[in-house]
Amino acid sequence: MSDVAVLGLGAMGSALAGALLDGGHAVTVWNRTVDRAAPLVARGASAVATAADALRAAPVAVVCLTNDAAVREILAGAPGTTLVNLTNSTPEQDRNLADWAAGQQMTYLGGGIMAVPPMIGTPAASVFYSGDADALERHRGLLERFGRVDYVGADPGRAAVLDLALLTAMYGMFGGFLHAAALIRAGGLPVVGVEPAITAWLTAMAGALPEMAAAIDSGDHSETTSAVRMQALAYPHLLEASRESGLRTALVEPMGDLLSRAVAAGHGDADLSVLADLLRDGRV
Ligand code: FVH
Repeated sequence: MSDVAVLGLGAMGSALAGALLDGGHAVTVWNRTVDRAAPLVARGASAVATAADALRAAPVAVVCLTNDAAVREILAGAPGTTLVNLTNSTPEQDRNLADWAAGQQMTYLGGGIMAVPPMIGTPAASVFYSGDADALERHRGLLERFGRVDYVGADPGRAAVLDLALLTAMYGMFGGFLHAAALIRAGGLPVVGVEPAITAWLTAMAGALPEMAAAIDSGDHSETTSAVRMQALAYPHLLEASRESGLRTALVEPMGDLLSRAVAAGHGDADLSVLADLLRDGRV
């Protein structure tokens, strides 16, 4: 028996299996495309022919595939095994999989990896886990090979909530940067020259997040130096400038729309944080 099995040897699964091998663990690996196991086998992993074999090869199996549909295709019952699903999933997909695992006498941990493959096994990596707390403690030593272990609760979908929330924030930042870069290029400037100013500005604005978070939790959005009304009046300029430059505005229109709706709904004097409340229940 191996210490751990890894199913799915894409960019991330290979990094996870590599970190386990670096940690001196006996690792069984499986991948649909067989060739992808070769570099790990060369480093000491044992490859098996089927996903079912891998799930039964160790007390804990780490699954990291493209999506939930792929996971569903390969899963087989393996009573006694802890299934650690690090595939990007929705909370409901994780809860359903946890129910399936319980029906197979398996324990389940949902996970959300907050790292790109080169970060795995470094102090910069962390992984949210939720689900069976005893299983997490039993396998903590192995899971710590990937990065910091952040256990966030018994609900198997909780890790996915946090994973997807952090990804949402990331895509907001990248979307804003990409539109800004297109605007800069359209203005005849190299993006490389302006990037340090963008990074400095984003870093300064990130300083507002703790106060915004507190306002969102309390529902009190009255404290502000940059009210929604002011922002709703300024925002169309960036849309207009983009259109003048022939740019698509798909990445930046939704925020302008929400600001206008917030003003129309009587929230002009509030802080920008009010928009999080307004997104809930389709209130604007
Ligand atoms: N790479 C990243 O930056 C991010 C970081 C955060 C976490 N994500 C999530 O991790 C999951 C895997 O991502 P990946 O980067 O390893 O993705 P790929 O390199 O494209 O590898 C995909 C693996 O999934 C296998 N696979 C896909 N469909 C099936 C299927 N129907 N049956 C069996 N296996 C399947 C694929 O196998 P193959 O194509 O080599 O045969 C790869 O092993 C993902 O959820 C990210 O969102 C990564």
